[in-house]
Amino acid sequence: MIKPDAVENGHIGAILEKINGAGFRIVAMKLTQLSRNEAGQFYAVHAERPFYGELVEYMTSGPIVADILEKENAVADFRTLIGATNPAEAAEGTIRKLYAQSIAANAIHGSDSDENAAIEGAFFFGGREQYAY
Ligand code: 3AN
Repeated sequence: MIKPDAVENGHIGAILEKINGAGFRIVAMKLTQLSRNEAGQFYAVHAERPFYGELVEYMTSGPIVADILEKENAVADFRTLIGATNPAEAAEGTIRKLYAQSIAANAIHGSDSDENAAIEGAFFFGGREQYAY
């Protein structure tokens, strides 16, 4: 998911180019804006964290781009491509180093496991049968 700060700052094209250039195939994509309810659901795992309110506020502040990506070893390779959660700690050349504003407005989200990728893909696009490979 390309987050509101990166969409607002005009980085959709550059980020998608990096994603394609790293060998990921985009199999589904949409521009949309999350409601508070949807953002709360998406980040329910963080509900007890002190930054949860700020996170929901920020994630609903503007449009996002949701993508389903395919690649061998996609979860690990995508996390390498996006860099550390805190852009100040992200490696040179990573998407967060290049485009993120702060630890909260950190440009991009990537699923942290194959299982969560399936859940998060279904959250935005419904079941697998609803998008084309
Ligand atoms: P990642 O997105 O790298 O997997 P998580 O899962 O620990 O990181 O955090 C989810 C999201 O919560 C982050 N992408 C970031 O937007 C936000 N977040 C994490 N830590 C903080 C923090 N200390 N303050 C504000 N927002 C945070």
